[in-house]
Amino acid sequence: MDIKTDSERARDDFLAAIEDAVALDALEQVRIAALGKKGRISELMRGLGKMSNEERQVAGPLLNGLKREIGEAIEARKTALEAAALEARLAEERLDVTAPVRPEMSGTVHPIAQVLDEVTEIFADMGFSVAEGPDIETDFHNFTALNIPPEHPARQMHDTFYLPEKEDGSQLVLRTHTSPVQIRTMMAKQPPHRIVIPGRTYRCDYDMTHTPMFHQIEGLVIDRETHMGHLKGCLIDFARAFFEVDDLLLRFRPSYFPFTEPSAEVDIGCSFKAGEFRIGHQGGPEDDWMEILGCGMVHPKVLENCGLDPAEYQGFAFGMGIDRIAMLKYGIRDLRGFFDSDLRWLRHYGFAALDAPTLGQGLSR
Ligand code: 2NL
Repeated sequence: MDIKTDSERARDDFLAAIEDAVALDALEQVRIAALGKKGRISELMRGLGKMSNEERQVAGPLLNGLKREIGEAIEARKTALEAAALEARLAEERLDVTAPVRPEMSGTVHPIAQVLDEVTEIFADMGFSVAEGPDIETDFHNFTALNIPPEHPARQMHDTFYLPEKEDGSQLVLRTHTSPVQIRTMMAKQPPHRIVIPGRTYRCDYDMTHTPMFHQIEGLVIDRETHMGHLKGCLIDFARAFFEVDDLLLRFRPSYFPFTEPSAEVDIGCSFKAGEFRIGHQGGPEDDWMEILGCGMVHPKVLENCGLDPAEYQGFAFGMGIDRIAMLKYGIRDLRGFFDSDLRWLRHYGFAALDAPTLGQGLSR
């Protein structure tokens, strides 16, 4: 058989096979069968070595031409198949921009975070700034400086979380209130002070109305000639803005704290008409009082412990449980729901993050 016939047959076979290949992998099989190491054209080319010079002068250009022609036909077919595949994908994967979006879960602001923001905003409007401090405190900042003597029941093991004893016998505590931040502020800076301290606090207690970690906000005002009238005006304005009742009545009941003198507990008017709790008096026999916070004039000993002269500077302080007033304002019955991380609870009691219907206007309402 002569090389010309062989070459023409191979050409016809491969051009037909290339034409028949409808997918890239089939086309690759054709390329291997023609131009691969053991392919038919490669084999024909190997035959060149055994030919005479005259034969090779005819067969060489013939086979080179065949090789180029088949190679080019494969490349052209490959380009066409790739283009077709891309077209098919584009048609298949077209986005329907008119399709309705899938509902998306969004998180909510926890009621405690919401109430901390609300309270802080009201006091910010009155000129208070926010101070923060460590959750782990020294005995001095948590107790001693606050005029809480060593035998005071609040110091006993059942109330306070103590950290392991240090080599010098001292023991750090998880702060039982945010007051140590006020002590730190008074010791570090010169008066006047007008600060609120929101944060986590810890007591070894767990039942229907207590969790071992809870939240407080305390406030401190220190200036020359500060008196009980400032304390009352400040807290009345706060309570009316926070509970959003303009004529809300407050009752200041004498009380005792080691760090204030005199001390008072503050109640707001409320009613239990037909078993339903409402903030503010309604003018009937169901009217009642509900405690919301404790306060007082800062004890002279506390001022002295912080290096202040009580004859020159006085002030008032107050503290309230955030978890408690959040329950009051938003009608949450069980304290323990706050820390269960139950998504149904969080979705029910949580607040929208971006367009939260907060007080917004603060004191200016
Ligand atoms: C309450 C009562 C209160 C204070 C906290 C305070 C802080 C300093 C000095 C004096 Cl540094 N007082 N804080 C005063 C009165 C009451 O909290 O029932 N909290 C939940």
